Amino acid sequence: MPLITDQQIRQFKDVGYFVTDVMFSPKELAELSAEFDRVHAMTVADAQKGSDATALELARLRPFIGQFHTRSEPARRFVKAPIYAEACATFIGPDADLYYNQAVIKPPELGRSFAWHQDSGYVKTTPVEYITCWTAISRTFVENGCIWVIPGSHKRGLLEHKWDEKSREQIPDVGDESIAIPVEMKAGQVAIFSSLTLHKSGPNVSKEIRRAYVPQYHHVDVIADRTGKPWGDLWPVLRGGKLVPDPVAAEPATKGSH
Ligand SMILES: O=C(O)CCC(=O)C(=O)O
Repeated sequence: MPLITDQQIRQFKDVGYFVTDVMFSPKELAELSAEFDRVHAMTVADAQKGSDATALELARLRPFIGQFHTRSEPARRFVKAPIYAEACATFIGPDADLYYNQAVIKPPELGRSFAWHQDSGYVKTTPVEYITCWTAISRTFVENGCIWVIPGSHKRGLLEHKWDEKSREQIPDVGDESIAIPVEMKAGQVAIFSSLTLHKSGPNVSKEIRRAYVPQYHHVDVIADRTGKPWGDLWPVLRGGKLVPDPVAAEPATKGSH
């Protein structure tokens, strides 16, 4: 029985995203949550050792912990979960790699917003489009900083993202924001969207932590346009439609970011 329905595939093509049923058990979610807290504490401790006040502030208030599969054994298992494998096979093809993966935490009453963007807007690649599997590890709702999407925005193609000094974020011309939809999710649901779909997340003004695991999958041999070289986590996930087993000594081939 497929995990992704025909109706969801149509929704992905028409509006640029859809949300799955709950795909992970409470035990799996609890295990990954504990990993988020462990690695987050380490990131804050590392930032405290340095003298970069901005890095410390970001580590505390808006942690985006990249290449999470290299920092956590449970995360390394998570990236090859059946829902992600099926999303790769459906939207990318029989051969797909992990492109980037991060733990994104919004601490209660402190977690900051993240501005409108397309994931493809940061690093231009060939091919351009890939998929983001934004996974609610805790439940997510407007007050704890859930994501918002602009339906149909993936059809606008890649938009130019310009650095905004005030927010210190790269921001595109968003257009009509009034049609934006908050994507509230139960823990264990996955929002699967195109890397061209405009999305943002709000601040956490609630007393509840918001944890999201955000793996992204791309075509094999994706090239960064700037360098003409392979880019991303380059962590093989599917070959010939089958899951690739992890190497015994697991190390990613190169470092990158989306
Ligand atoms: O989880 C969030 O708050 C936003 C994450 C996001 O949009 C991204 O990493 O591209």
